[in-house]
Amino acid sequence: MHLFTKAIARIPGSNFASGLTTVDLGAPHFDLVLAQHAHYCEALGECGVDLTVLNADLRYPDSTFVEDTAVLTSKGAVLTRPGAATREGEVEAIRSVLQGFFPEVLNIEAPGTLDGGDICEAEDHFFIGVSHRTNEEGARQLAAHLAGLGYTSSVIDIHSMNSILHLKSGISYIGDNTLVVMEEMAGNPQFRNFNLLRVSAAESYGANCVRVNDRVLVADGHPQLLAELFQRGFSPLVLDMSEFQKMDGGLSCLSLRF
Ligand code: CIR
Repeated sequence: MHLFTKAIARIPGSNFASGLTTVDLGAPHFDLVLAQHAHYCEALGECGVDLTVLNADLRYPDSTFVEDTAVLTSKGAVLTRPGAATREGEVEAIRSVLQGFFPEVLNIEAPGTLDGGDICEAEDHFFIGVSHRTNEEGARQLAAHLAGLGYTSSVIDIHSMNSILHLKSGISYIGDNTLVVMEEMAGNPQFRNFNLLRVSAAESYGANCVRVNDRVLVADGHPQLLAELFQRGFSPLVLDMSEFQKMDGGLSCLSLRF
């Protein structure tokens, strides 16, 4: 797994609680949102990446979930076209930031839609989730861009899985040929050549974890998953994500890593 040297995050805005959510876990507490976000940023620093922290953008309550606005690879960047109308404008706000890091920034065009949370990179292969946010046209355009950059990709349809918003809510590639998968996805034949770390239904929120250099960021409250990560020789770094979970956000969506 290649090393990340940089990452981008965005401070949550004071209107964070008016973002989109499908879960009924209560309203986030803004002080705690900021504190958890600050810990997340510190954790990325501990993993050795140079973090660009963008100011809160009150035009878009979900804009702290920067991962959805772009797909970044070591060979190039693709700006997305988020599937939720309230999030579309987030992309323009990220464009100039990415242009500072990548010589060329590719785009997903209408009628394609695509959220970065639906894209799971496993070495040189990308799994593209087709979901309620990412449509087939968006997936097709991304696959073409990725092929142009020298990567392979394949589609996983998650429409029928009501328990997850994005593909990466249910699977994460953590290096060493290991995929963390929620039980419901573990039987997918596309995963047959990976070592699978299965996450029980009770811990399924934990399936969204992130390998950053030597560490695996993992959400607090998933003891079986944590034990399994240690047992397999990974080095987990546990973060409290309770307030982001209330808004359907996982660990991965709070940063873009490259
Ligand atoms: C949304 O519904 O778009 C946000 N409230 C949460 C986005 C989470 N993004 C991600 O998991 N990649």
